[in-house]
Amino acid sequence: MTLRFDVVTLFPPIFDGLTQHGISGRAHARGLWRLHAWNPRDYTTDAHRTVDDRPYGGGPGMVMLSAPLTLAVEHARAARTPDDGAPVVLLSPTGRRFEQGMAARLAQGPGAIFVCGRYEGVDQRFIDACVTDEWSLGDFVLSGGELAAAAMMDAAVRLLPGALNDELSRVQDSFDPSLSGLLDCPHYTRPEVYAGKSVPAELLSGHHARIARWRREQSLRLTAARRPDLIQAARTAGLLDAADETFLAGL
Ligand code: 4HQ
Repeated sequence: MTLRFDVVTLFPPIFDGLTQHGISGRAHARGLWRLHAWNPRDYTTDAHRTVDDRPYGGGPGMVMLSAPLTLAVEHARAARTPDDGAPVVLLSPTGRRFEQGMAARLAQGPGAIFVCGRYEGVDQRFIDACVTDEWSLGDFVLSGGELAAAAMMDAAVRLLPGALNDELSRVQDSFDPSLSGLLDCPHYTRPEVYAGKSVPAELLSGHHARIARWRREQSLRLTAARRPDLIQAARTAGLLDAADETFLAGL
């Protein structure tokens, strides 16, 4: 089954990078997912094709009109499999913070209709009537929802079976840093010495168990230093064993 994303956006070309380049581009070429853009400007009826207006109550900036957004979402919905349960997701800094579990569920479900606001935002009556979920990429302010939606779709698409070349590495979950609950370990490639710095001896040892232990400990060390919240979460999720705890206790 092909994952389908519909995106309501004033700037459809922003998504060309996602569909044309890299892992997501190759997955798109393989037919693993599709993206359809719907421009609210195409659903205006006035001569100037107006998509925004001044905020009631005054203040800076402009607010996106309800009617063109509603029509765009309705056309997107009508083009999808009826009642497929796809959420209508508004990108907003006030939304639920996007994380890996949401990407995984997105990849396994019917997809989504993403609504990308510009300017100061969108009329609240459109949100109340049409939007089922609000998601945030993080605590920073973007110029529009497009780059947030693109990041979320990228995170989902790379999880689709067949999207990655190195599928053998996924057979064993413990090889996949995204499933360990820890930050990834450092990586090295040739040359063996660069700028006077050698690759860590463990990685040159040829001993698979020693290499795996070194990587695990680097992940634990980095996660404890930078994201102690993830150590506690991994512990609660049962992802740390006795050897991990012994190593952490010695840091
Ligand atoms: N936006 N995560 C769109 C964001 C944002 C975020 C600000 C959303 C501008 C118009 N979206 N409005 N952070 O900063 O998703």
